[in-house]
Amino acid sequence: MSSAPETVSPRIVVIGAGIVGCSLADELTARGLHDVTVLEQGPLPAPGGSTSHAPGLVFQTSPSKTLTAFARYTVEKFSALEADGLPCFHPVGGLELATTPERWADLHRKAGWAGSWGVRGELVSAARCKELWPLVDESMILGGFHTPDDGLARAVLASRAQMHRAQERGARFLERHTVTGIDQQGGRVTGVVTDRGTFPATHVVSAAGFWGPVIGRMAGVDVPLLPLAHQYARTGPLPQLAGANDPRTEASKPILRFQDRDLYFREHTDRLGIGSYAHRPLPVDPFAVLPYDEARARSLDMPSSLPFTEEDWAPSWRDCQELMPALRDATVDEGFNGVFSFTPDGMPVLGESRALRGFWLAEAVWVTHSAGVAKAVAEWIVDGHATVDLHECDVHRFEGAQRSPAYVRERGAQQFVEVYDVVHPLQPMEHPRPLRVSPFHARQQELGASFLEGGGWERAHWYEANAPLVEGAESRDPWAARHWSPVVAAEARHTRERVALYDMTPLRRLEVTGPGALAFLQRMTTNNVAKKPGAVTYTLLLDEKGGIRSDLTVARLAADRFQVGANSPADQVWLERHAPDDVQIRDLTSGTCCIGVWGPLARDLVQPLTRDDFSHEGFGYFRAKETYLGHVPVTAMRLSYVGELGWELYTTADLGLRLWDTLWAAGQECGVIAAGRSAFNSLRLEKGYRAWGTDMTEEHNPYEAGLGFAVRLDHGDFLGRAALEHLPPPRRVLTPLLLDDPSAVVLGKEPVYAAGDAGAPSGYVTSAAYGYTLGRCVAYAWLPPLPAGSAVHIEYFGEKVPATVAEEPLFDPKMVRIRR
Ligand code: FAD
Ligand code: THG
Repeated sequence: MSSAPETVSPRIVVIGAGIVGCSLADELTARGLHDVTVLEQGPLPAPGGSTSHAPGLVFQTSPSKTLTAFARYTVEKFSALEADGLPCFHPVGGLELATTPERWADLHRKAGWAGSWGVRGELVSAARCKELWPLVDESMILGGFHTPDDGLARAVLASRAQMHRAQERGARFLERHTVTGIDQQGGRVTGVVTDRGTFPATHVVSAAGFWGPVIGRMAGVDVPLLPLAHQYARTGPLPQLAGANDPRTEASKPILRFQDRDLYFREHTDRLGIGSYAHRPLPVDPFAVLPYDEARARSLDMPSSLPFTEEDWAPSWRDCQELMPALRDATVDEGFNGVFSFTPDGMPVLGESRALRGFWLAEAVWVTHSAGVAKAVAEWIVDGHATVDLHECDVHRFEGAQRSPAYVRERGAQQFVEVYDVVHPLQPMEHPRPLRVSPFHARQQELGASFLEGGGWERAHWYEANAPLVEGAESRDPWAARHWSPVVAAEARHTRERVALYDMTPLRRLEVTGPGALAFLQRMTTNNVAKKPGAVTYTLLLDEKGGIRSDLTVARLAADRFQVGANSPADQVWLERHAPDDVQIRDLTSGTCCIGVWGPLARDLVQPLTRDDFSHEGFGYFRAKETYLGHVPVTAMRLSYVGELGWELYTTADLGLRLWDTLWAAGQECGVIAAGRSAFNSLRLEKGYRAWGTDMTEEHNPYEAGLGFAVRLDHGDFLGRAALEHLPPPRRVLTPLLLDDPSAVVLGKEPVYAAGDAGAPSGYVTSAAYGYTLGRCVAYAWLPPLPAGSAVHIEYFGEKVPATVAEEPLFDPKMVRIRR
């Protein structure tokens, strides 16, 4: 067990017997943990949470590989589960309709994700849609996406079946036990208090669905989710469906989405069930939800089902009648506003809280993903890590500024609004903005920055001030041209030819100090960081199974003081969890700032500002110095994610503007420009520098990710080392591709077909960007090992785009540009 005190055998209490709690009890007991108690405030097996009324549509395909994997596992598991002689999953298939050209294009993109993540699916004609769903008006439809393995989960049956299996293995399910408190001692959870007694526990998992924030408050843990009501209605019996379906299985036509009007449909024998996301967001205070008996007494079906608001439904009903003319004679017999959870980014919240050891969250989970989530959380509790990459679901993925109740409310409601929208991968949130700005923000605005948002930060993607540098007009398809400008090419070229300033403030910086700091970083990371002060080392954080948790730069600034360049907020939590008492870890990001000064003229720009020696001999590659540039104390690190000569220059936030102005003034002679993240991303891909979370995750080991050079097996034991010694030969490797057509681009997540692939693709693109120096789009992809020169093709909006496996590094293999 990763987090239980060694001597105590695990005693697990799960709060909530919805689909997540039941699945989790099943997965935990299947892994040999038998002391599992599930506490549920309502009556079993339909206790009145979101699961009790979920219509159970399972569309597996998502832009997230992780969510898709969760859904695939749920389908696989529920298909093999039975209750009352009925399977818990009914594979009627799924059909998504396009009635606008934009949606039709988006379904092509979605078909790509399905291919990339291993879901069977096919784009079909309007006529085929009509065949699959005779009630629809074919003349409205441009086409559809048909996924034969999607279908209906019977959520209450699946809860029961999993509950029974867990009970057979020793789990206890206690209904009508309302949790009222969480006991803790010394930062660890010790038990769960209910209205019927206290239950001691080494591990508590809150699977309380949208009540998560209520349980969280008892534990002193913020749970970033917003409960929202969502409308679901059933028609009266439809003559068109009379006799169409067996009442036991209820449905035979594919589950149906009409996203252009925020609607979905399923059959209930001879009626239709219709869900709508078209209405205004209807937030619900989880603290004010009625207990089960009180809800019943007030003639609610259950606590999570609120009265139907006719006025919100009316426009959707007209949209239903437009799509299905037969509904013009139909009535809506029953409807309710059902409550479930939305998070600021639409993803679940999973993991052990940093505020209270042993207190876990498994919330904001759809039925669709429930079994996959339960398996992952069980693995995480039992083994210390899951087999699927969880970084997008980690409760610690949120920045401080993303955890306020105001943010959770605003973003949660927006997720509801956007649930069926066509969302561009770069599309920034609109509100609340600006949230976090670097000290250079005013200067960036003066230069006409186009800002996108990431981690709450305003990030300049390019600057209109550089428009005069544009040579020739590159044209792009309208989708790839969104959140992009031809100025990006000019900024990339200028960085390769002259010099540019990059705002690197959002790069996470941790300070690791104390007498144990060196030994700690040696034990936590793969490379040897025991170098003299002034050295910077590129190194990896691995989990026990050798998966990459993060990639870091570690600068030894003094004997027991290190500055670590990191990725996700979860990196700090991971390090803190493993840190002994003589090590302190502090996040410096918000109080400091960083400018990357990169390009062949970087030294000409910086050297005159300092008495320190910034020559190649005086300030070598991957070295750090604390010095002054003009009036500004800086930590300078000679490294460059864009692959050019130069430095990252760090100072405190108060001096940031002064640093920018100093560099800007000094750079006028060299023709300095400010350059944005789009150029940055292009340049780093040309150089083959991986981005953690996109190119590689915990699912990948360093060797298959092409990062073996950052692993020193001879530097002593480190976390994950043992696993690296027993690796099978890689089945897939992170592979650089160059698109053959110099004008073609792809954006990421597209399926890749190697020669001989019939049907399923061999792999998928991680990140991609046009390489302005190479004159080709660069795409990295997970593929089986293929020799350089192999021809592949990438599927982009249904088009086959030819590409060739390239040899790394694609740009400056001898490193002459950086080491000079
Ligand atoms: P729940 O089922 O809500 O379970 C949480 C349990 O915790 C509850 O039983 C509750 O009583 C218990 N609990 C809470 N507080 C306490 C306490 N203090 N003490 C003891 N017990 C407590 N998802 C899909 O995948 N497909 C769909 O088609 C779909 N359609 C939906 C339609 C509607 C109208 C709604 C509302 C939701 C829909 N969902 C759908 C979402 C899905 O229903 C939920 O995301 C899912 O059921 C959540 O499961 P859960 O186990 O996390 O939560
Ligand atoms: N700067 C700093 N820290 C960081 C990043 C950064 N930490 C997180 C993330 N970015 C780490 N990623 C990289 C990737 C590549 C390099 C640096 C950080 C890099 N690699 C060289 C190479 O692969 O050739 C050198 C490797 C070596 O000499 O060991 O420069 O942007 N501060």
